Amino acid sequence: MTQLKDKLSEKIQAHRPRTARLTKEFADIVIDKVDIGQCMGGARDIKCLVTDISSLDPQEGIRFRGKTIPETFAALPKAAGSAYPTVESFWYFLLTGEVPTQAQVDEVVAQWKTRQSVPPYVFDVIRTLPRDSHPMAMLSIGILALQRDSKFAAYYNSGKFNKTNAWEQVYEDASDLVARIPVIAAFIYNLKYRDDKQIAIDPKLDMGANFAHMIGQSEEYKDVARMYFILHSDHESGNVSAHTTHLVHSALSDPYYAYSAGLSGLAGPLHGLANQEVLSWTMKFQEKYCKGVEPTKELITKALWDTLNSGQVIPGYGHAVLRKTDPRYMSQREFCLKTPGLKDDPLFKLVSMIFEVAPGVLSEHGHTKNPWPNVDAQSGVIQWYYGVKHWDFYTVLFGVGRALGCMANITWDRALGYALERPKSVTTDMLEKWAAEG
Ligand code: NMX
Ligand code: MLT
Repeated sequence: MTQLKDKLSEKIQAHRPRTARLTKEFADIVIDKVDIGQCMGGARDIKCLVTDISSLDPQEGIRFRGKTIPETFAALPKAAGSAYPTVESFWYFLLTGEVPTQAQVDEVVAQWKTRQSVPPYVFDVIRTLPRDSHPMAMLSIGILALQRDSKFAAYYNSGKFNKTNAWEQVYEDASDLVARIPVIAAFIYNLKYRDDKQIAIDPKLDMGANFAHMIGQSEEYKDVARMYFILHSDHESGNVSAHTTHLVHSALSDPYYAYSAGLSGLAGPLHGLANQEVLSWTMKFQEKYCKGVEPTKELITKALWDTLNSGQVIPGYGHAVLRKTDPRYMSQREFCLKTPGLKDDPLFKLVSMIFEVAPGVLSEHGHTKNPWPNVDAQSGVIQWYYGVKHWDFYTVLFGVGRALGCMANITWDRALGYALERPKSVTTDMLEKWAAEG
């Protein structure tokens, strides 16, 4: 047992009576009602998922284990010589809800090193794909390929499966997966964009720093990676990638099956792919409207209306839950403002100008419930500035971060014995009957 697994076990034992009591004594207490609008409208706002890993307030934004983003960054032990925490310390925090000591962080860093070696067959599988396959397809397939070595699946098939202990094997797979996914992501990056010039793991580096090293990035990018993976980790449980992972794992499919499916959801343009769409939109805007002229608010307004009038969404704006500017957007914006060079970067200035204009245009358009930017409106600018210019890779970066939240969640799902997810469907006839009855 490691200190992290010990602590997690202690937390799980302490939590289980709360779950058992709610299930046994209070199952009949009504907490929500469902109307036809929600039934037809993507189950928006229906309260029927449970998680303690993070919680999303429409006005305030995300809290990880009760802490806002600035509180999280301030509380966690920092990487050596850095203003940002290591991803490993955040993992400890997400799983246990406790801020780790430096010694506890060091142990997780050391643990991940023993887990991060990716079996060669995973790379072989990715290599067989056409080189112009989307990197998200490559990542999802790479994660699925790891299923062969699932400890949870082996345990399930061992004939000794015990529901009470099953979380331990999910934890093992989850820890392997979060340690390995940056290595697979770096492999895909090098395969696609650096003529397959692969860079070996540096065993001295923490996860974020090693990812920067493996894609041939600068010293400064180490903090970008740490910040980026932490910010994208979790957004409570109803978003497409987290919900998919939870749903698939609820059938006792192992963490590799579950997260490969979650990544497929993240690859949608209304979800994680929006970060590449933002860059693509911005570049097309420059090409079409700014030939030889500086971007202006008037040009941006025209381009936004052209997009809306052609029936497309403005990528990076709007949200299913948030009703204010996403604090993940603000956190990345603050990073840009305090980074010399980035602060004056033309692309950052352009994205800032869009931030000044788009909410007004979207409000006037009158469709979206939230005209403010989400996480994806800002993330590509930082990557672009540091030379990660292949924007179809941006969702892969999101997927590396999101693994932390999804894996922490399903470890707890198993620990608390959450049920197979199986909502009830209704027919249009039924809805029409209920509608007629009022
Ligand atoms: N541009 C234009 N129209 C929009 C936008 C937008 N950015 N956001 C919402 N709408 C429209 C939406 O299409 C819908 O139109 P209609 O009534 O014609 O069907 C209407 O506004 C109401 O939608 P909402 O209830 O405000 O939003 P919903 O919860 O359905 O969808 C998103 C949320 C995030 C899918 C939506 O805001 C959107 O498509 N945004 C652009 C894509 C994006 O940035 N996605 C990333 C989300 C964050 N992430 O990383 O996952
Ligand atoms: C996310 O981070 O998953 C997105 O903001 C989408 C969501 O929360 O629905």
